[in-house]
Amino acid sequence: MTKAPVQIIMGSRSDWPILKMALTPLDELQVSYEASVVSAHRTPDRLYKFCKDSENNGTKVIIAGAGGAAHLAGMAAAMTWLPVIAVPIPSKYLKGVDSLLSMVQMPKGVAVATQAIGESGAYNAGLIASQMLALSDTDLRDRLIAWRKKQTDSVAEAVE
Ligand code: RP5
Repeated sequence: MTKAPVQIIMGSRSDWPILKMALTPLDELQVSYEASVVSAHRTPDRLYKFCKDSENNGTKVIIAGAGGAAHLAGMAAAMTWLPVIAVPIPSKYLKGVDSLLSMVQMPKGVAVATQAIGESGAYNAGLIASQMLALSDTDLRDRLIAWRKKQTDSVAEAVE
């Protein structure tokens, strides 16, 4: 079955209120996505199947959001050659610094594109995923350029 090019996975349904910020740029740029809960430690078999299926079902980029010892993105990246964008979700006690450090400190040889902690990181994950797809989609590239221009034009120079 053909899947949407952007696959969003999260370690827990509790990550969704933050991670769903990725949908804003994806919707605005008309990029298709699907989201699912895939936990590296609670559902390891689901993660393995997700990664292996992703290589042949139309997936082009994976966004992985998780909190705490956020091994989801690294494990996904280890099991597929597809690009993995990581979103550190704020955690209860360490506020997502733990998530950020575990995602950004991938040992060399397996790459994860780690974003900022929280909503901004989730939003930018949707944006950079769109930019990746725009490399091979000229219509999307045109929409992206127009989207960027609109954002630039919306920033007034005057303070008043
Ligand atoms: C991680 O543990 C999840 O990504 C989530 O951020 C965190 C807490 O999960 P829950 O206890 O809310 O399910 O695996």
